[in-house]
Amino acid sequence: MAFFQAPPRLGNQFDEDPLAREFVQRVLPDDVRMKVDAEYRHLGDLAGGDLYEAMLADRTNEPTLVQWDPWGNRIDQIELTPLWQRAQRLSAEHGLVAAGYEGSHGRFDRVHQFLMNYLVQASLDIYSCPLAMTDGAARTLRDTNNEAVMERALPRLLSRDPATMWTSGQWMTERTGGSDVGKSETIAKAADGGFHLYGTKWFTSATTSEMALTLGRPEGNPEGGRGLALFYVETRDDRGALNGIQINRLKEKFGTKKVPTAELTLDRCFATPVIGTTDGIKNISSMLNITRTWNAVAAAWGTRRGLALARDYAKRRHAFGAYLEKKPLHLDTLADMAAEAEAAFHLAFATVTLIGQLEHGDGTDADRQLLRALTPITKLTTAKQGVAVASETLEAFGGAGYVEDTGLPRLLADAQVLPIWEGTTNVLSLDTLRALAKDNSLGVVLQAIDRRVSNASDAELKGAVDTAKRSMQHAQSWLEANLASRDGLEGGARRFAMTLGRTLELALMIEHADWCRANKHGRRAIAVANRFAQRGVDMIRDDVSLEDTALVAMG
Ligand code: MFK
Repeated sequence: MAFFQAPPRLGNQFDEDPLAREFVQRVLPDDVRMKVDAEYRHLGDLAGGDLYEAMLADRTNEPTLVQWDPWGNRIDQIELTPLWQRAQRLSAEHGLVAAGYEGSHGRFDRVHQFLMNYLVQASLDIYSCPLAMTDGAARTLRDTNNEAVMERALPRLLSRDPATMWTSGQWMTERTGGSDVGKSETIAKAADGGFHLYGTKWFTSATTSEMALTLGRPEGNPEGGRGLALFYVETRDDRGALNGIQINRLKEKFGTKKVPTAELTLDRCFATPVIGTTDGIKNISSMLNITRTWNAVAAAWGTRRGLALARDYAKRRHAFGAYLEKKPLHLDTLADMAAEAEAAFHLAFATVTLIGQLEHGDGTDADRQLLRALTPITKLTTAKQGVAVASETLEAFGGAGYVEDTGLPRLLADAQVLPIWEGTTNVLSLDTLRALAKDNSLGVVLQAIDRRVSNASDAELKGAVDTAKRSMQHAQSWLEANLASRDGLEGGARRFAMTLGRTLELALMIEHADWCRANKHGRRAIAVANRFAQRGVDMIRDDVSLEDTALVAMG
């Protein structure tokens, strides 16, 4: 009989995730855990079954833009894919944004919210994009004193009713660039008790949102980021007509194909200032910090999904006389993937935990400084892990991993956005340096590492603890040695930030593994931490010649 390969299958994505279950046990108090456990199991079931099937079935659908109605009226209407429409309802019903704000679990609200997203989003075709921006907008508005905008938007952004829930866009990027936002060209002219915006927004994700936060330069303001202001925009009026917005076209992207990313022209778009009429970049940064955290959790769920598929396939694929799960080299590769995936999970959820803690008034100035530095470090470190693990996932399937209708290539195409949107690796490396310099907070980051590794008591973790300590010392000595050299600091910023990220990950894995051993969860987490330590956490190079770098880089 001819051979046909069985495809990979997924089971309950909560039950089959030992790390998620251990984390829930370790971090959530008993009373919280009792309340949320059934919902995690339900979402894990949907993600591994119904929604995963729906995502595969929906694979070739993409959003479409209809610019004109049959009678010649410009309508610029975007039709979403079927799974996105389902995701809209599911997100409201489960409170995938709202749960972070409701206070039901106090300082664990954020952990709960992001655990739900971690469990389900890998089967929702990047619907996480509008949710991330919605969360970022809600947090930004909540922190303002702008009662009118808050009263109008917050109940909608945080609604659990699919009929009333809004999502928000985050319109920052212009043709002048996505990184150097201070060069934005959109002009804001005072009018009608607010402003009219005129300009082009070059990448606007999820353009179907009911509102957006965006930047514009009030007439007469100076150049640069300080001269921009943060504006609140409702995209359509009560009759459904666009608010001085034209959707020129949808972007043709490498991945995230279900996300309707558009180029917009703003022409008399009515907008309300959110916080004064200057300092737009500073004022939108709380939105960025939330979306960057979503990005990190997305790396965690993306790597977890790749691993789940590759693990299942290793039980179904027979070659060279055995199933792949019996092949030492294949296992070695899967183990490396698992180590990176678990590291990303720990760092992402450490940031989430700290956000929740601070939002509930349970934090010190040092915690605030830690979060400011942790956010770019977490985003840049996990995003690279997301791409690396996705690439290995495709390879674990051989040729099938390169064939679109298996659904596998999309894992890589979607992961590739993680180090790009919300700040590239280099932009965030420089942001890390700025954050550390502003608060002089390297010590706070190093303490966060040291506290975790110094408390570890299991003898099997000693090698990993030593690796983390050496790496910390190297990061500190490199920074001290380069403080006087602006170019030296900039040139080494990525290796430095990545070293802090990976060392933090190792410390968190050590803490988790130590707890697992002490609480009768076996030695799985110890083996994962040791594997990660062996993969290397210190990326810093000393004595890098700037001249040689330029010679090598540019030929
Ligand atoms: C699943 C995940 C889904 C995610 C969905 C996302 C979809 C949306 C897609 C997008 O919108 S992608 C576009 C995202 N764009 C970016 O991330 C911008 C990347 N560029 C940067 O982050 C640059 O570093 C930056 C624009 C901020 C540089 O601009 P400036 O004018 O040189 O800013 P500067 O001088 O560093 O900072 C200005 C002020 O803001 C300073 O405050 P002070 O004036 O008080 O000193 C900074 O401290 C503050 N600031 C900047 N970044 C901050 C921040 N404060 C807190 N946190 C931050 N991250």
